Amino acid sequence: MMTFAWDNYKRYAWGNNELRPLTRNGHLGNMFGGLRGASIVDSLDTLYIMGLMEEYEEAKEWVQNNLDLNSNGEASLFEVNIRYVGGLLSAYYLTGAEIFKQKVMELGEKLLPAFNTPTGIPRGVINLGSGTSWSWGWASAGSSILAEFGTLHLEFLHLSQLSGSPLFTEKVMNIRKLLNKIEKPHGLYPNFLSPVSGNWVQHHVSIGGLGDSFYEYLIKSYLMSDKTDQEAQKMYYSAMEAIETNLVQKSPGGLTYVAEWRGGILDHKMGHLACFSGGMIGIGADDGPAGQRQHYLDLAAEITHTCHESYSRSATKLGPEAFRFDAGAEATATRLSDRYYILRPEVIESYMYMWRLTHDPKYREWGWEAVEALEKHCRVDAGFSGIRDVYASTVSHDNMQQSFFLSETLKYLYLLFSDDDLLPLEDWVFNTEAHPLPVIHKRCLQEHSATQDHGQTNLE
Ligand code: DMJ
Repeated sequence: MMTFAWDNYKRYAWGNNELRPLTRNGHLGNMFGGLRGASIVDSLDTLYIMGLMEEYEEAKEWVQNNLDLNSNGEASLFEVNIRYVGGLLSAYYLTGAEIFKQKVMELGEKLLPAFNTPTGIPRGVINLGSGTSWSWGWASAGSSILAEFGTLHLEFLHLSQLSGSPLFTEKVMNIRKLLNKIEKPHGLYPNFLSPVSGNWVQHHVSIGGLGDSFYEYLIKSYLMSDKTDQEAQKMYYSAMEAIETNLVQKSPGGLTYVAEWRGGILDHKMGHLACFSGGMIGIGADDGPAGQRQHYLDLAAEITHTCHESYSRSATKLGPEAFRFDAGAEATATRLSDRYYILRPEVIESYMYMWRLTHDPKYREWGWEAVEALEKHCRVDAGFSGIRDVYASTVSHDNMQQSFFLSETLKYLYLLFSDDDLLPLEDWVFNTEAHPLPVIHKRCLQEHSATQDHGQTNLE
């Protein structure tokens, strides 16, 4: 599947951000501020892990000769960080090729002006040339989005590790400090925050879109620190407790789900994006309050089961963008506009983590069902495409092979069917785009301070 997706991207869309498999051309879009080759940068580590060395070499060569970081467009800070910074970092850590380090440091520097706000909370959009930044037009009252400014921590810590400069860490620790200090309604973190006043702008809480990877980066910051970052640990488990108290629900049919919260009123819907939380709660099971391990493992398994149900209950065996638990619905989309599937990874991501944690064969069976469904409904002559309605037995394709399909969906599937010693979870943490970053082991930190004592500045 990876070779097929890659070969078609290469043939019809090389250097563009994504492949349009029906029209057989490339798509650039406006998310990455004029940066190109998102599918290449997102694929580097997947190709390498899969042993597709020829393809990896051509990807690396493109980065070396063609990845131009001197663009002057408006980029999503979040998307550039998770795909480009994350992709280059993990390519560097896996292969040791200097070019990736060089590129990622250059790009990291370009993102720093986004933090020049009264609170240090970055705005969502940055011009990579001028450094000017602003908020998304659709975000209420010029606010910044929790899942965007809360999904920088892992990458920025590694930028500091690689450069020896504390600046990157300082920027994200400042975000952490503000979030830790600010009052939280019922212990919950709303999705919109003003970068000017540092106050919440709306009381909408979600573990799906707009909130999701903020929670993911709390527990992963703790794990990536070799379990030394106790502040992240504390924030994660308190957030989980509040989510369980206020958002976690059981449907009449016995399915556990995580609803959304709007100023105290529950919206009984779960987005596909929220399905990453099965895996997240699973990897966080070991380090919560005493006696909670089994509880978290059960919750993780229940949520993953619910997400699998959202797939099983469709004609294509792929899940919708959002499914509901009201008006008689149980894990199905009720609105036409929620019925699409754009090759997203989150459900498969949870299968992979739950497989690693439990070795229950059902997770591989569910993963295989997804493979068959992707092959049947999303494979077209020139690549893979999203579909517009998972409930229609004759599918209509959306003509887009998303870069996260190569970086996440296919990587998580590959890991699901690989041995546990391929990227062991004790040593690697996946960023939210599935780019593996190494755990910064305590012994490494000790060596680091020892080398610093001898006048050296970085870890190599
Ligand atoms: C990816 O870019 C990342 O997983 C992000 O956290 C959420 N959206 C897509 C995949 O669905």
